[in-house]
Amino acid sequence: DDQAAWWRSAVVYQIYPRSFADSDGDGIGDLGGITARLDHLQTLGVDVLWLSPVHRSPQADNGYDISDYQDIDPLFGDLAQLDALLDGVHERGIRLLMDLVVNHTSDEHPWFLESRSSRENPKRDWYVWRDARPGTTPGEPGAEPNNWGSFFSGPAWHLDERTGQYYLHLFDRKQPDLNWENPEVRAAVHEMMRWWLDRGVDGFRMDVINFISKVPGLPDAPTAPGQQHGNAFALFADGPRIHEFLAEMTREVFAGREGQFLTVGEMPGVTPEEAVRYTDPARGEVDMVFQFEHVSLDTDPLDKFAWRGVELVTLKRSLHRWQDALAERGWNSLYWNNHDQPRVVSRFGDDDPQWREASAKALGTVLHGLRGTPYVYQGEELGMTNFPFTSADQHRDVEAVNYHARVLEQGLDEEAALAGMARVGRDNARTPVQWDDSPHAGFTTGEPWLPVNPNHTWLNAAAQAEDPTSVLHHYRALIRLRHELAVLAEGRTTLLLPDDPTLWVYTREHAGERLLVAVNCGREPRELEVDDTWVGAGLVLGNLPGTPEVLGSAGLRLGGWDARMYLRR
Ligand code: ISL
Repeated sequence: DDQAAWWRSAVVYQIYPRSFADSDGDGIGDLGGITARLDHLQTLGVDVLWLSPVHRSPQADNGYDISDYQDIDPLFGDLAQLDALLDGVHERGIRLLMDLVVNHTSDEHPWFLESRSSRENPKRDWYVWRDARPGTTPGEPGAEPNNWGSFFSGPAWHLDERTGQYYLHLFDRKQPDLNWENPEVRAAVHEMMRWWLDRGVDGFRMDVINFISKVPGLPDAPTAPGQQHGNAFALFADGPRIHEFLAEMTREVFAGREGQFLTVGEMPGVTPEEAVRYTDPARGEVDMVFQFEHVSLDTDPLDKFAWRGVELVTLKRSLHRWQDALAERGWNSLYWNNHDQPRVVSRFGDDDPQWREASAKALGTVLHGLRGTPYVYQGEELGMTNFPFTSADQHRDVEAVNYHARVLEQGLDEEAALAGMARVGRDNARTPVQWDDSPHAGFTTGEPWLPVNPNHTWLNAAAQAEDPTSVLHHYRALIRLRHELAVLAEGRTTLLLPDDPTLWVYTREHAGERLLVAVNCGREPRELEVDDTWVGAGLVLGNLPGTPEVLGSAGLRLGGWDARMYLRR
C-alpha cells in the first residue's frame, strides 16, 4: 500500500479551458483566462489542476482530436503562455496535469496524413486499417470490416477512398484510433509524454486509456434486438494487452525521474476488480482510475440519451461497492461531474431554486466524505445547474449533433430525443463558468461560444464569495477538511442504512478517529438514530443554519437536504 502518496489527501480541480475564462474576447476560454483566475483556485484550496486538452486541434471534439501533441492550439494561446501558467500554478503550490489523448489522434495529425497516404507508407500500420468485409463492395452499407458502432453514432469505420480501405474510429470519424500493437506508436507516445514532463507538468489524465488494446482480429460483436451495431465493448475495453501497455508506459516515462507525479486513467466500463489491478501500486500502472458505474445508472446502456432516472438506493450501493472493493488495495477517484456529464445538482440533486443550494452542498458532502481523491469540475463549486435547452440548434457537442441527425434520418421520436439531450447532453457541463452577474457572466467581453446560463444573474462566483453560507464556501470547507483530517483521507468506509430511500449515511474510521457523514437526499425532514458511541461527537461541517454542535443521545433530526459530518476522537 502506497501510504505515503501525496495524492491520498489531495483534491483535483478540472478545467475545461474553452469554457473557463476568456482573456482575448473571442468568446472562447484560453490559457490567459486561466492564469488570471488562479486566485479563485487558490482560495478554493485545490492541490492539482487538470486541464482538458489545449493542444493543437481542429476541434471536432473540442480538443479531444489532437493534431499536434507538442503545441498549443492558437484558440487557447501558445507554449509560452502554457509555461507562464505552469509557473503561476507552481508558485501557489498547485500541480498541473495535462490531458493525454492517445487512443486516437485527429485525422489531421501528420502521423495519420502519412498513414493514409498509401498502403506502403511506413506509418500505415500506426492506425487500424482493414479491407471491406469479404464479399462486399467497399462503401456499400454493411461493407464495414466489422459491426462495431462509434460512440458518436454510425459505424466505427470510415472508408478512405484513396487506398480503398477502412480505418477504425471508436469516436468521431475525425478521431482515428492509433494501433497500439505497433511498438513504434508506443515509443512515440512515451517520447511525447517525457517531453511534457521535461517541460514541468506533474502528470496526466489519460483519455479512454482502457480502450487502447483491442481484441486481435477485431471480430464482430453480438447484437441486441433492434440494434444496428454490435455491443463491442468487451472487444476493446480492458483488452488483452492493456496492463502490459500501462506498465510499459510507467517504466518508459516515469522511471528514474525526480518529482511527485499523478496519473489517472479514464476507463469507461471498468469493473472494481479490474480497477484494483490498474491501481495496485505494486503493479506500476496508474495511480487511480475514473470509473463510470455511478454515472451510467440513470441512462439506457444502449442509448445514452434515453434517460430513466435512478433510485438513491442504487446510486449509493454502487459507490459503496467501489469503496469496499478498493479498501485494501488500489485507490478510488471520486467525481460527480466532468465535461461529459450533466450537472450533478440537476441530476442527483434538486435544482429547484428553493433547494438548489442545500442539495448542491449535500451532494458535495456525500462525495467529499468518501475515501479516494475527489475531483471538482469547474462550476460545481458554485452549484451550477443544467442549461434550459429547448431546441436542437442550441447544442454544439458532436455527440448530440450526430445523435439528433440520426434520429431525424431514421424517423425516430424527435421530441424524446430533445428531452434526452437536454437532460444528459454534454453541453450542460460546457456552458461558461459564471463569474459574476454581468451580461456574459464575466466569462468574455465577446460573444460566448456556448450561451451562458440565464441564472448567472443570481448564481455566480462573485455573489458566493460574499456569502459565507454559499456552495462555494462549503466546497472550500470540504477541501480544507480533506487536508486536515486523516480520517477523511485514510479512513475505512462503512455504509449504514443501505436500504433507506433518502438517507445517505456512512462512517469512516482511522487510528481511533471516527467520522459520521449523514445526509438527507430529499426535501422531507427525517429522524436518524445513532448508537451511543456517537454521543458527544462534535460537528465539523453542517449545511443548514442551527445545526447542533454536539451529537446528543436523541440522534439527529435532518432537514430537507441537510448534510453533516460529526467527528468522535
Ligand atoms: O460522454 C460519453 C459519450 O456518451 C462518454 O462515453 C465519453 O465519450 C467517454 O467518457 C470518453 O470520454 C473521453 O473521450 C472522448 C471525448 O469526447 C470525451 O470528452 C472524453 O472525456 C473521446 O476522446
